Amino acid sequence: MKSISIIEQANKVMTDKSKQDNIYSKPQSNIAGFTFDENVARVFPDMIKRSAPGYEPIIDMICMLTRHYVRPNSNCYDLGCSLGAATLAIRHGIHVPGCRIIAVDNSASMLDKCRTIIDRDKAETPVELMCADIRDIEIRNASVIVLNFTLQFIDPSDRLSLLQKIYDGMMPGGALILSEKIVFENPQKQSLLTELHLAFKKFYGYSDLEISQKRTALENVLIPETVNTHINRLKKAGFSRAEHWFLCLNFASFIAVK
Ligand code: GEK
Repeated sequence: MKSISIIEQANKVMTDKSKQDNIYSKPQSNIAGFTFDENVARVFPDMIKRSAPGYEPIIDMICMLTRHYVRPNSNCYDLGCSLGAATLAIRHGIHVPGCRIIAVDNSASMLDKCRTIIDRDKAETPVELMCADIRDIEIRNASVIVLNFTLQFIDPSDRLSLLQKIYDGMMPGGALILSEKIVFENPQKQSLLTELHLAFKKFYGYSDLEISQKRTALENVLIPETVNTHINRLKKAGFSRAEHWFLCLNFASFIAVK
């Protein structure tokens, strides 16, 4: 699939040791809430691959899903684009004329690096980068919208109105691809999958200290919900079809079609 080279392109820009995530490797007396600042942007490809099980296959599938749902003369949105991995997956999935991609993030550090990565890619579809809060932007004439691990950072009380805005700005037959860290209703399942997510991070080289300090930083910043909460909210927002299509440990992806 084309997006393998997309991950490689991001990696080319970010491969040396200084781009490895060691943000939480030293003990910190006061752990501030997690923000997407310059330090995070610098190591982001390494951080997300070692923290989010299933991230790379989901990026590949965004390319394939875009190919299926994109329509001529429409807009595609990547909301919370970070360094643009999903933006490039969308771009390489587009095979029809007249499309435009709008990639949005409210971290200027992320968007600066995203611009460098997008500029190195030679695909034709224009990409407009916007530094904005995704709750404030206008969405219109969309055939494909991606929220790849972004909704989890939005205040839960704002999530339904954001999804309603996405639904309203989408053409009939358009699709939203929503990926999220999730929690499970069953406490035993939740405990097992939490243990396995911990094992995943250790397998990819994070220490106990790094894992626990990052967990503290993300508390009240990344708020995961259950599969049922997501599906019910997507339906409430208006989507006639909303299904859960991918699960890797406690990381899931959903597709919702208008
Ligand atoms: C990827 N999708 O590589 N408005 C705009 N951007 C926001 C907001 C907001 N209100 N809140 C958070 N962000 C990417 C990965 S990362 C996921 C997405 C993660 C942005 C934030 O600045 C960050 O870049 C992104 O959402 C979340 O496919 O780090 O787990």
